[in-house]
Amino acid sequence: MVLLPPLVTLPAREAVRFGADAIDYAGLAGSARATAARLSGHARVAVWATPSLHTCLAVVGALAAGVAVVPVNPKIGERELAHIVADSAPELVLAAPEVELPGALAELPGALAELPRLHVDPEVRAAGEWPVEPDPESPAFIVYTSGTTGPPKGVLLPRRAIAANLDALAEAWEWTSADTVVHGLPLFHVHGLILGVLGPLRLGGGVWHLGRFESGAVAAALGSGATMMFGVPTMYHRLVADCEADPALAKAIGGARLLVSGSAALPATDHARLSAATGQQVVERYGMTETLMNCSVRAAGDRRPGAVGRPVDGVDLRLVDDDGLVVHEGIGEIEVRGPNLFLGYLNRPDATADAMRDGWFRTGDMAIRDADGYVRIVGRRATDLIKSGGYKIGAGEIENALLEHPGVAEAAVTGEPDPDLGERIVAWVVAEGAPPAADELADHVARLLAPHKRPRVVRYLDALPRNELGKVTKRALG
Ligand code: MCA
Ligand code: AMP
Repeated sequence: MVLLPPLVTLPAREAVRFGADAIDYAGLAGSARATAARLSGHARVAVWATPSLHTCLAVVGALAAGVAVVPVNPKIGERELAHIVADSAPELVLAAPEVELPGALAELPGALAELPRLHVDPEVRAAGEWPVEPDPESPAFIVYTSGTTGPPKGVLLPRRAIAANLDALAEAWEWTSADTVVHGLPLFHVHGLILGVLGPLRLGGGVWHLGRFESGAVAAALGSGATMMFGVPTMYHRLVADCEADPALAKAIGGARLLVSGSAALPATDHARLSAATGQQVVERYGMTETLMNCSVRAAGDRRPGAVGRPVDGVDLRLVDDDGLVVHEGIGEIEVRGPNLFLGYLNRPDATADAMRDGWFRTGDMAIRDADGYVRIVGRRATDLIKSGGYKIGAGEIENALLEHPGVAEAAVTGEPDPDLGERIVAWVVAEGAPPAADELADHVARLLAPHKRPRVVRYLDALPRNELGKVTKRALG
Protein backbone atom coordinates (compact mmCIF):
# COMPACT_ATOMS: atom_id res chain seq x y z
CA MET A 1 0.00 0.00 0.00
CA VAL A 2 1.43 3.36 -1.05
CA LEU A 3 0.13 6.17 1.17
CA LEU A 4 0.56 8.99 -1.35
CA PRO A 5 0.59 7.40 -4.85
CA PRO A 6 0.70 10.75 -6.73
CA LEU A 7 4.22 11.27 -5.38
CA VAL A 8 5.25 8.28 -7.47
CA THR A 9 3.05 8.91 -10.51
CA LEU A 10 3.63 12.70 -10.45
CA PRO A 11 0.54 14.29 -11.95
CA ALA A 12 1.46 17.49 -13.83
CA ARG A 13 -0.33 19.86 -11.48
CA GLU A 14 0.12 22.09 -8.49
CA ALA A 15 -0.24 20.12 -5.26
CA VAL A 16 -0.15 22.64 -2.44
CA ARG A 17 -0.50 26.39 -2.12
CA PHE A 18 0.00 28.49 1.00
CA GLY A 19 -0.40 32.15 0.03
CA ALA A 20 2.33 32.89 -2.49
CA ASP A 21 4.17 29.60 -1.76
CA ALA A 22 3.18 26.75 -4.03
CA ILE A 23 4.68 23.46 -5.13
CA ASP A 24 3.73 20.89 -7.76
CA TYR A 25 3.81 17.11 -7.37
CA ALA A 26 7.29 16.70 -8.86
CA GLY A 27 8.63 19.37 -6.50
CA LEU A 28 6.86 17.84 -3.52
CA ALA A 29 8.22 14.38 -4.33
CA GLY A 30 11.75 15.76 -4.79
CA SER A 31 11.55 17.61 -1.48
CA ALA A 32 10.14 14.54 0.30
CA ARG A 33 12.97 12.32 -1.02
CA ALA A 34 15.56 14.83 0.22
CA THR A 35 13.90 15.12 3.66
CA ALA A 36 13.45 11.35 3.91
CA ALA A 37 17.17 10.86 3.35
CA ARG A 38 17.93 13.30 6.20
CA LEU A 39 15.46 11.62 8.54
CA SER A 40 16.50 8.07 7.82
CA GLY A 41 17.23 6.08 10.97
CA HIS A 42 14.91 8.16 13.15
CA ALA A 43 11.67 6.83 14.65
CA ARG A 44 9.80 9.97 15.65
CA VAL A 45 10.00 13.70 14.96
CA ALA A 46 8.07 16.74 16.13
CA VAL A 47 6.80 19.21 13.57
CA TRP A 48 6.19 22.82 14.64
CA ALA A 49 2.91 22.88 12.79
CA THR A 50 2.45 26.45 11.60
CA PRO A 51 -0.05 26.82 8.76
CA SER A 52 2.72 26.93 6.17
CA LEU A 53 4.25 25.11 3.23
CA HIS A 54 7.09 24.16 5.58
CA THR A 55 4.73 22.06 7.73
CA CYS A 56 3.40 20.31 4.66
CA LEU A 57 6.89 19.53 3.32
CA ALA A 58 8.10 18.37 6.72
CA VAL A 59 5.13 16.02 7.15
CA VAL A 60 5.31 14.57 3.64
CA GLY A 61 9.08 14.07 4.00
CA ALA A 62 8.64 12.29 7.32
CA LEU A 63 5.89 10.09 5.88
CA ALA A 64 8.19 9.18 2.98
CA ALA A 65 10.87 8.21 5.50
CA GLY A 66 8.42 6.17 7.59
CA VAL A 67 9.10 8.42 10.60
CA ALA A 68 6.15 9.14 12.90
CA VAL A 69 5.19 12.82 13.16
CA VAL A 70 4.10 14.58 16.35
CA PRO A 71 2.42 17.78 15.12
CA VAL A 72 2.76 20.58 17.67
CA ASN A 73 0.39 23.55 17.97
CA PRO A 74 2.62 26.61 17.46
CA LYS A 75 0.58 28.47 20.11
CA ILE A 76 1.03 25.69 22.65
CA GLY A 77 1.54 26.65 26.29
CA GLU A 78 4.49 25.57 28.40
CA ARG A 79 2.79 22.88 30.52
CA GLU A 80 1.20 21.16 27.55
CA LEU A 81 4.39 21.31 25.50
CA ALA A 82 6.45 19.80 28.32
CA HIS A 83 3.97 16.92 28.53
CA ILE A 84 3.90 16.24 24.80
CA VAL A 85 7.68 16.30 24.42
CA ALA A 86 8.25 14.10 27.48
CA ASP A 87 5.51 11.66 26.44
CA SER A 88 6.37 11.33 22.75
CA ALA A 89 10.16 11.75 23.02
CA PRO A 90 10.79 13.10 19.51
CA GLU A 91 14.40 12.87 18.33
CA LEU A 92 14.30 16.03 16.21
CA VAL A 93 12.06 18.99 15.62
CA LEU A 94 11.27 20.24 12.15
CA ALA A 95 10.56 23.96 12.09
CA ALA A 96 10.97 26.70 9.52
CA PRO A 97 13.86 29.09 10.19
CA GLU A 98 11.54 32.07 10.59
CA VAL A 99 8.74 30.69 12.68
CA GLU A 100 5.92 32.31 14.55
CA LEU A 101 6.84 31.94 18.23
CA PRO A 102 4.69 32.54 21.28
CA GLY A 103 5.39 35.81 23.09
CA ALA A 104 8.71 37.36 22.24
CA LEU A 105 10.67 34.09 22.20
CA ALA A 106 13.67 33.96 19.89
CA GLU A 107 13.97 30.15 20.01
CA LEU A 108 11.50 27.31 20.00
CA PRO A 109 10.06 27.08 23.51
CA GLY A 110 10.70 24.62 26.32
CA ALA A 111 12.09 21.18 25.65
CA LEU A 112 11.90 21.73 21.88
CA ALA A 113 14.78 24.22 22.15
CA GLU A 114 16.99 21.36 23.32
CA LEU A 115 16.24 19.06 20.37
CA PRO A 116 18.25 19.07 17.16
CA ARG A 117 16.34 21.32 14.78
CA LEU A 118 15.93 20.74 11.07
CA HIS A 119 14.30 22.92 8.52
CA VAL A 120 13.08 21.87 5.11
CA ASP A 121 14.21 24.14 2.32
CA PRO A 122 11.65 23.79 -0.51
CA GLU A 123 14.43 24.29 -3.04
CA VAL A 124 16.42 21.28 -1.80
CA ARG A 125 15.21 18.28 -3.76
CA ALA A 126 16.54 14.81 -4.49
CA ALA A 127 15.95 12.59 -7.50
CA GLY A 128 15.88 8.79 -7.70
CA GLU A 129 13.77 5.96 -6.44
CA TRP A 130 10.83 6.62 -4.12
CA PRO A 131 11.75 5.29 -0.63
CA VAL A 132 10.50 1.82 0.25
CA GLU A 133 6.96 2.10 1.59
CA PRO A 134 6.79 1.40 5.36
CA ASP A 135 4.54 -1.21 6.98
CA PRO A 136 0.89 -0.06 6.79
CA GLU A 137 0.56 -0.78 10.52
CA SER A 138 3.40 1.57 11.44
CA PRO A 139 2.40 4.88 13.03
CA ALA A 140 2.28 7.86 10.71
CA PHE A 141 1.25 10.38 13.37
CA ILE A 142 0.90 10.84 17.09
CA VAL A 143 -1.87 13.41 17.51
CA TYR A 144 -2.60 14.70 21.01
CA THR A 145 -6.23 14.86 22.08
CA SER A 146 -7.83 15.87 25.38
CA GLY A 147 -9.63 13.54 27.76
CA THR A 148 -11.93 14.45 30.64
CA THR A 149 -9.07 14.52 33.13
CA GLY A 150 -5.30 14.70 33.01
CA PRO A 151 -3.08 15.84 30.18
CA PRO A 152 -3.85 15.08 26.51
CA LYS A 153 -3.22 11.56 25.20
CA GLY A 154 -1.13 10.75 22.13
CA VAL A 155 -3.22 8.94 19.50
CA LEU A 156 -1.12 6.57 17.38
CA LEU A 157 -2.49 6.69 13.86
CA PRO A 158 -1.27 4.01 11.45
CA ARG A 159 -0.78 4.55 7.72
CA ARG A 160 -3.45 1.90 7.05
CA ALA A 161 -6.15 3.95 8.80
CA ILE A 162 -5.27 7.10 6.90
CA ALA A 163 -5.27 5.40 3.50
CA ALA A 164 -8.51 3.48 4.15
CA ASN A 165 -10.34 6.48 5.52
CA LEU A 166 -9.27 8.92 2.83
CA ASP A 167 -10.39 6.42 0.19
CA ALA A 168 -13.76 6.10 1.91
CA LEU A 169 -14.15 9.89 1.97
CA ALA A 170 -13.19 10.15 -1.70
CA GLU A 171 -15.99 7.72 -2.44
CA ALA A 172 -18.49 9.55 -0.21
CA TRP A 173 -17.74 12.99 -1.59
CA GLU A 174 -17.01 12.00 -5.22
CA TRP A 175 -13.68 13.63 -4.46
CA THR A 176 -11.08 13.31 -7.24
CA SER A 177 -7.84 14.75 -8.59
CA ALA A 178 -9.98 17.39 -10.32
CA ASP A 179 -10.77 18.94 -6.92
CA THR A 180 -8.91 21.62 -5.04
CA VAL A 181 -9.77 21.96 -1.36
CA VAL A 182 -9.60 25.36 0.30
CA HIS A 183 -9.40 25.75 4.07
CA GLY A 184 -7.89 27.66 6.96
CA LEU A 185 -7.81 24.85 9.52
CA PRO A 186 -4.95 24.32 11.96
CA LEU A 187 -2.40 21.70 10.90
CA PHE A 188 -1.92 19.97 14.25
CA HIS A 189 -5.20 18.03 14.19
CA VAL A 190 -6.76 15.36 12.01
CA HIS A 191 -9.23 17.69 10.30
CA GLY A 192 -6.77 20.20 8.81
CA LEU A 193 -3.76 17.95 8.41
CA ILE A 194 -5.02 14.50 7.47
CA LEU A 195 -8.27 15.35 5.68
CA GLY A 196 -7.30 18.81 4.52
CA VAL A 197 -3.73 18.17 3.33
CA LEU A 198 -3.15 14.43 2.95
CA GLY A 199 -6.63 13.96 1.43
CA PRO A 200 -5.89 16.03 -1.66
CA LEU A 201 -2.36 14.59 -1.86
CA ARG A 202 -3.58 10.98 -1.82
CA LEU A 203 -5.91 11.76 -4.71
CA GLY A 204 -3.55 13.85 -6.81
CA GLY A 205 -5.70 16.93 -6.30
CA GLY A 206 -4.85 20.32 -4.85
CA VAL A 207 -5.04 22.10 -1.52
CA TRP A 208 -4.99 25.84 -0.92
CA HIS A 209 -4.40 26.78 2.66
CA LEU A 210 -5.43 30.29 3.64
CA GLY A 211 -3.15 30.64 6.67
CA ARG A 212 -6.25 31.44 8.68
CA PHE A 213 -9.97 31.22 7.95
CA GLU A 214 -11.46 34.32 6.39
CA SER A 215 -14.69 34.36 4.39
CA GLY A 216 -13.40 36.67 1.65
CA ALA A 217 -10.33 34.50 1.09
CA VAL A 218 -12.50 31.38 0.81
CA ALA A 219 -14.71 33.11 -1.74
CA ALA A 220 -11.69 34.31 -3.74
CA ALA A 221 -10.28 30.77 -3.83
CA LEU A 222 -13.61 29.27 -4.88
CA GLY A 223 -13.85 31.93 -7.57
CA SER A 224 -10.46 31.01 -8.98
CA GLY A 225 -10.40 27.24 -9.18
CA ALA A 226 -10.94 25.74 -5.74
CA THR A 227 -13.90 23.35 -5.69
CA MET A 228 -14.38 22.23 -2.08
CA MET A 229 -14.16 23.81 1.35
CA PHE A 230 -13.52 22.10 4.68
CA GLY A 231 -14.36 23.85 7.94
CA VAL A 232 -15.58 23.57 11.50
CA PRO A 233 -19.09 24.85 12.37
CA THR A 234 -17.68 28.10 13.83
CA MET A 235 -16.25 28.89 10.40
CA TYR A 236 -19.60 28.19 8.70
CA HIS A 237 -21.35 30.33 11.33
CA ARG A 238 -19.08 33.25 10.43
CA LEU A 239 -19.36 32.51 6.71
CA VAL A 240 -23.17 32.60 6.88
CA ALA A 241 -23.20 36.05 8.48
CA ASP A 242 -20.74 37.35 5.87
CA CYS A 243 -22.77 35.86 2.99
CA GLU A 244 -25.98 37.41 4.28
CA ALA A 245 -24.26 40.79 4.32
CA ASP A 246 -22.58 40.49 0.92
CA PRO A 247 -24.40 39.01 -2.12
CA ALA A 248 -21.16 38.80 -4.17
CA LEU A 249 -19.60 36.67 -1.45
CA ALA A 250 -22.71 34.50 -1.29
CA LYS A 251 -22.54 33.98 -5.04
CA ALA A 252 -18.89 32.89 -4.89
CA ILE A 253 -19.62 30.42 -2.08
CA GLY A 254 -22.62 29.19 -4.06
CA GLY A 255 -20.24 28.16 -6.85
CA ALA A 256 -18.45 25.52 -4.76
CA ARG A 257 -18.82 21.86 -5.70
CA LEU A 258 -18.99 20.77 -2.07
CA LEU A 259 -18.82 22.38 1.37
CA VAL A 260 -17.98 19.94 4.17
CA SER A 261 -18.39 20.58 7.90
CA GLY A 262 -17.14 18.55 10.83
CA SER A 263 -15.34 18.42 14.21
CA ALA A 264 -18.54 19.51 16.00
CA ALA A 265 -22.26 19.65 15.30
CA LEU A 266 -23.34 22.15 12.64
CA PRO A 267 -26.44 23.89 14.01
CA ALA A 268 -29.51 23.32 11.83
CA THR A 269 -30.09 27.09 11.78
CA ASP A 270 -26.69 27.74 10.21
CA HIS A 271 -27.29 24.93 7.69
CA ALA A 272 -30.61 26.53 6.70
CA ARG A 273 -29.26 30.09 6.63
CA LEU A 274 -26.32 29.12 4.43
CA SER A 275 -28.63 27.25 2.11
CA ALA A 276 -30.93 30.31 1.83
CA ALA A 277 -28.01 32.70 1.25
CA THR A 278 -25.93 30.63 -1.18
CA GLY A 279 -27.98 27.65 -2.39
CA GLN A 280 -25.33 25.38 -0.84
CA GLN A 281 -26.33 22.60 1.52
CA VAL A 282 -23.36 21.72 3.67
CA VAL A 283 -22.36 18.05 3.82
CA GLU A 284 -21.71 16.98 7.39
CA ARG A 285 -19.35 14.26 8.51
CA TYR A 286 -18.51 12.89 11.94
CA GLY A 287 -15.14 11.73 13.17
CA MET A 288 -12.67 11.53 15.99
CA THR A 289 -8.92 11.69 16.27
CA GLU A 290 -8.89 7.99 17.29
CA THR A 291 -11.16 6.79 14.49
CA LEU A 292 -10.77 9.34 11.69
CA MET A 293 -14.12 9.72 9.92
CA ASN A 294 -16.94 7.39 10.89
CA CYS A 295 -19.96 8.78 9.08
CA SER A 296 -20.71 11.19 6.31
CA VAL A 297 -23.53 12.47 4.22
CA ARG A 298 -22.75 11.48 0.61
CA ALA A 299 -22.30 14.11 -2.10
CA ALA A 300 -25.25 12.55 -3.91
CA GLY A 301 -27.21 11.93 -0.70
CA ASP A 302 -29.89 13.75 1.21
CA ARG A 303 -28.27 16.62 3.12
CA ARG A 304 -30.43 16.57 6.21
CA PRO A 305 -29.66 19.28 8.80
CA GLY A 306 -28.56 17.79 12.11
CA ALA A 307 -27.54 14.43 10.61
CA VAL A 308 -24.05 13.13 9.86
CA GLY A 309 -25.17 10.52 7.33
CA ARG A 310 -24.34 6.84 7.30
CA PRO A 311 -21.07 5.09 8.16
CA VAL A 312 -18.44 5.51 5.45
CA ASP A 313 -17.17 2.47 3.53
CA GLY A 314 -15.42 -0.07 5.74
CA VAL A 315 -16.74 1.33 9.04
CA ASP A 316 -19.10 -0.73 11.20
CA LEU A 317 -21.19 1.33 13.61
CA ARG A 318 -23.52 0.28 16.40
CA LEU A 319 -25.36 2.01 19.23
CA VAL A 320 -25.13 0.44 22.67
CA ASP A 321 -26.72 1.04 26.08
CA ASP A 322 -24.93 1.41 29.43
CA ASP A 323 -24.44 -2.38 29.63
CA GLY A 324 -22.97 -2.61 26.15
CA LEU A 325 -26.12 -4.15 24.68
CA VAL A 326 -26.98 -3.14 21.15
CA VAL A 327 -29.79 -0.58 20.92
CA HIS A 328 -32.02 -0.88 17.86
CA GLU A 329 -34.27 2.04 18.61
CA GLY A 330 -33.62 5.20 20.58
CA ILE A 331 -30.44 6.68 21.96
CA GLY A 332 -27.22 4.75 22.41
CA GLU A 333 -23.49 5.36 22.57
CA ILE A 334 -21.74 5.08 19.22
CA GLU A 335 -19.19 2.27 18.92
CA VAL A 336 -17.21 1.76 15.74
CA ARG A 337 -14.77 -0.72 14.25
CA GLY A 338 -12.95 -0.97 10.97
CA PRO A 339 -9.67 -0.16 9.23
CA ASN A 340 -10.08 3.46 10.35
CA LEU A 341 -9.15 2.75 13.98
CA PHE A 342 -6.02 3.96 15.77
CA LEU A 343 -3.36 1.66 17.24
CA GLY A 344 -3.81 2.88 20.82
CA TYR A 345 -2.77 5.76 23.07
CA LEU A 346 0.96 6.24 23.41
CA ASN A 347 2.24 4.99 26.78
CA ARG A 348 -1.35 4.52 27.98
CA PRO A 349 -2.36 0.85 27.68
CA ASP A 350 -4.89 1.47 30.49
CA ALA A 351 -6.66 4.23 28.54
CA THR A 352 -6.52 2.17 25.34
CA ALA A 353 -8.13 -0.83 27.07
CA ASP A 354 -10.82 1.44 28.57
CA ALA A 355 -11.67 2.85 25.15
CA MET A 356 -12.27 -0.57 23.57
CA ARG A 357 -15.03 -3.17 23.98
CA ASP A 358 -14.60 -6.49 22.11
CA GLY A 359 -12.75 -4.82 19.24
CA TRP A 360 -15.18 -1.88 19.08
CA PHE A 361 -14.05 1.65 19.92
CA ARG A 362 -16.29 3.45 22.39
CA THR A 363 -16.66 7.00 21.11
CA GLY A 364 -18.49 8.53 24.08
CA ASP A 365 -20.88 10.18 21.60
CA MET A 366 -24.60 9.54 22.01
CA ALA A 367 -26.77 9.19 18.92
CA ILE A 368 -29.98 7.96 17.38
CA ARG A 369 -30.51 6.54 13.91
CA ASP A 370 -33.18 7.57 11.45
CA ALA A 371 -35.12 4.68 9.86
CA ASP A 372 -32.87 4.84 6.79
CA GLY A 373 -29.65 4.61 8.80
CA TYR A 374 -28.74 8.30 9.01
CA VAL A 375 -26.98 8.97 12.30
CA ARG A 376 -27.90 11.96 14.45
CA ILE A 377 -25.55 12.86 17.28
CA VAL A 378 -27.54 14.04 20.26
CA GLY A 379 -24.90 14.52 22.93
CA ARG A 380 -21.81 13.26 24.66
CA ARG A 381 -21.47 10.79 27.50
CA ALA A 382 -18.94 12.93 29.40
CA THR A 383 -20.01 16.42 30.48
CA ASP A 384 -16.34 17.15 31.18
CA LEU A 385 -15.45 17.29 27.48
CA ILE A 386 -16.06 20.62 25.82
CA LYS A 387 -16.08 21.29 22.05
CA SER A 388 -15.24 24.92 21.43
CA GLY A 389 -14.57 26.14 17.91
CA GLY A 390 -14.18 22.47 16.93
CA TYR A 391 -11.40 21.88 19.47
CA LYS A 392 -11.94 19.17 22.07
CA ILE A 393 -10.99 20.46 25.50
CA GLY A 394 -11.03 18.56 28.81
CA ALA A 395 -12.48 20.38 31.82
CA GLY A 396 -9.94 18.67 34.09
CA GLU A 397 -6.85 20.05 32.40
CA ILE A 398 -8.22 23.61 32.65
CA GLU A 399 -9.21 23.14 36.29
CA ASN A 400 -5.68 21.94 37.08
CA ALA A 401 -4.18 24.93 35.30
CA LEU A 402 -6.48 27.35 37.13
CA LEU A 403 -5.55 25.82 40.48
CA GLU A 404 -1.93 26.70 39.79
CA HIS A 405 -2.85 30.39 39.91
CA PRO A 406 -2.23 31.85 43.39
CA GLY A 407 -5.57 33.70 43.30
CA VAL A 408 -7.59 30.50 42.80
CA ALA A 409 -8.65 28.35 45.75
CA GLU A 410 -11.12 26.11 43.91
CA ALA A 411 -12.14 25.80 40.27
CA ALA A 412 -14.69 23.97 38.15
CA VAL A 413 -14.94 24.24 34.38
CA THR A 414 -18.04 23.72 32.26
CA GLY A 415 -19.10 24.26 28.65
CA GLU A 416 -21.99 26.61 27.88
CA PRO A 417 -23.83 26.93 24.56
CA ASP A 418 -22.30 29.63 22.35
CA PRO A 419 -23.70 30.66 18.95
CA ASP A 420 -20.23 31.15 17.46
CA LEU A 421 -18.02 28.56 19.18
CA GLY A 422 -20.68 25.89 19.77
CA GLU A 423 -19.65 25.79 23.39
CA ARG A 424 -17.66 28.35 25.37
CA ILE A 425 -15.45 27.50 28.31
CA VAL A 426 -16.74 28.84 31.63
CA ALA A 427 -14.55 28.83 34.73
CA TRP A 428 -16.28 28.82 38.11
CA VAL A 429 -13.78 30.06 40.65
CA VAL A 430 -13.56 30.39 44.40
CA ALA A 431 -10.90 33.05 44.86
CA GLU A 432 -8.03 32.95 47.31
CA GLY A 433 -8.06 36.53 48.61
CA ALA A 434 -8.92 39.26 46.09
CA PRO A 435 -10.42 37.69 42.91
CA PRO A 436 -7.97 37.86 39.99
CA ALA A 437 -9.23 39.62 36.85
CA ALA A 438 -10.90 37.31 34.33
CA ASP A 439 -8.34 38.26 31.66
CA GLU A 440 -5.52 37.34 33.96
CA LEU A 441 -6.94 33.84 34.43
CA ALA A 442 -7.53 33.50 30.68
CA ASP A 443 -3.92 34.53 29.96
CA HIS A 444 -2.68 32.13 32.63
CA VAL A 445 -4.48 29.16 31.01
CA ALA A 446 -3.41 30.25 27.51
CA ARG A 447 0.22 30.40 28.66
CA LEU A 448 0.17 26.98 30.36
CA LEU A 449 -2.01 25.04 27.90
CA ALA A 450 -3.04 26.81 24.68
CA PRO A 451 -5.01 29.98 23.80
CA HIS A 452 -8.04 28.01 22.59
CA LYS A 453 -8.30 26.39 26.05
CA ARG A 454 -8.65 29.71 27.86
CA PRO A 455 -11.92 30.44 29.71
CA ARG A 456 -14.10 32.90 27.83
CA VAL A 457 -16.13 33.62 30.96
CA VAL A 458 -15.09 33.56 34.61
CA ARG A 459 -17.70 33.46 37.36
CA TYR A 460 -16.82 33.86 41.01
CA LEU A 461 -18.56 31.91 43.77
CA ASP A 462 -18.15 31.71 47.55
CA ALA A 463 -18.11 27.92 47.35
CA LEU A 464 -18.53 25.25 44.66
CA PRO A 465 -21.70 23.15 44.91
CA ARG A 466 -20.77 19.67 46.15
CA ASN A 467 -22.63 16.44 46.88
CA GLU A 468 -22.43 14.53 50.15
CA LEU A 469 -19.23 12.82 48.94
CA GLY A 470 -17.61 16.20 48.37
CA LYS A 471 -17.67 15.89 44.56
CA VAL A 472 -18.45 19.09 42.65
CA THR A 473 -21.95 18.90 41.18
CA LYS A 474 -21.42 20.65 37.87
CA ARG A 475 -25.06 20.34 36.94
CA ALA A 476 -25.83 22.78 39.76
CA LEU A 477 -23.63 25.40 38.09
CA GLY A 478 -25.21 27.76 35.62
C1 MCA B 1 -6.65 35.43 22.36
N1 MCA B 1 -5.50 34.99 21.85
C2 MCA B 1 -4.70 34.77 22.87
C3 MCA B 1 -5.41 35.08 24.06
N2 MCA B 1 -6.59 35.49 23.70
N3 MCA B 1 -3.45 34.35 22.93
C4 MCA B 1 -2.86 34.24 24.14
N4 MCA B 1 -3.47 34.53 25.30
C5 MCA B 1 -4.73 34.96 25.30
N5 MCA B 1 -5.33 35.25 26.45
C6 MCA B 1 -5.21 34.88 20.42
C7 MCA B 1 -5.28 33.50 19.82
O1 MCA B 1 -4.04 32.84 19.89
C8 MCA B 1 -5.61 33.82 18.37
O2 MCA B 1 -4.48 34.27 17.67
C9 MCA B 1 -6.56 34.93 18.50
O3 MCA B 1 -6.24 35.57 19.74
C10 MCA B 1 -8.00 34.48 18.48
O4 MCA B 1 -8.08 33.31 19.24
P1 MCA B 1 -9.39 32.51 19.39
O5 MCA B 1 -10.34 33.36 20.15
O6 MCA B 1 -9.11 31.14 19.90
O7 MCA B 1 -9.79 32.35 17.91
P2 MCA B 1 -11.16 32.27 17.33
O8 MCA B 1 -11.24 33.28 16.27
O9 MCA B 1 -12.24 32.28 18.35
O10 MCA B 1 -11.09 30.81 16.74
C11 MCA B 1 -12.12 30.26 16.04
C12 MCA B 1 -11.59 29.22 15.05
C13 MCA B 1 -10.73 28.24 15.81
C14 MCA B 1 -10.79 29.94 13.97
C15 MCA B 1 -12.79 28.55 14.44
O11 MCA B 1 -11.44 27.77 16.93
C16 MCA B 1 -10.25 27.08 14.95
O12 MCA B 1 -9.33 27.21 14.14
N6 MCA B 1 -10.86 25.89 15.13
C17 MCA B 1 -10.52 24.69 14.40
C18 MCA B 1 -10.41 23.55 15.34
C19 MCA B 1 -10.03 22.25 14.63
O13 MCA B 1 -9.38 22.23 13.62
N7 MCA B 1 -10.46 21.14 15.20
C20 MCA B 1 -10.16 19.86 14.65
C21 MCA B 1 -10.02 18.92 15.78
P3 MCA B 1 -4.38 34.13 16.09
O14 MCA B 1 -5.44 35.01 15.55
O15 MCA B 1 -2.99 34.57 15.80
O16 MCA B 1 -4.62 32.68 15.79
S1 MCA B 1 -11.30 17.71 15.72
C22 MCA B 1 -10.74 16.56 14.65
O17 MCA B 1 -9.70 16.68 14.07
C23 MCA B 1 -11.75 15.45 14.43
C24 MCA B 1 -11.06 14.23 13.90
C25 MCA B 1 -12.80 15.89 13.42
O18 MCA B 1 -13.92 15.37 13.45
O19 MCA B 1 -12.50 16.78 12.63
P1 AMP C 1 -11.51 15.15 18.53
O1 AMP C 1 -11.21 14.37 19.74
O2 AMP C 1 -10.98 16.54 18.63
O3 AMP C 1 -11.05 14.36 17.41
O4 AMP C 1 -13.07 15.34 18.46
C1 AMP C 1 -13.93 14.26 18.22
C2 AMP C 1 -15.30 14.60 18.69
O5 AMP C 1 -15.83 15.69 17.93
C3 AMP C 1 -16.29 13.52 18.50
O6 AMP C 1 -16.21 12.53 19.52
C4 AMP C 1 -17.61 14.28 18.52
O7 AMP C 1 -18.02 14.53 19.84
C5 AMP C 1 -17.23 15.59 17.86
N1 AMP C 1 -17.64 15.67 16.45
C6 AMP C 1 -16.89 15.54 15.34
N2 AMP C 1 -17.64 15.72 14.23
C7 AMP C 1 -18.91 15.97 14.65
C8 AMP C 1 -20.15 16.24 14.00
N3 AMP C 1 -20.24 16.33 12.68
N4 AMP C 1 -21.25 16.42 14.77
C9 AMP C 1 -21.17 16.36 16.12
N5 AMP C 1 -20.03 16.11 16.78
C10 AMP C 1 -18.91 15.93 16.07
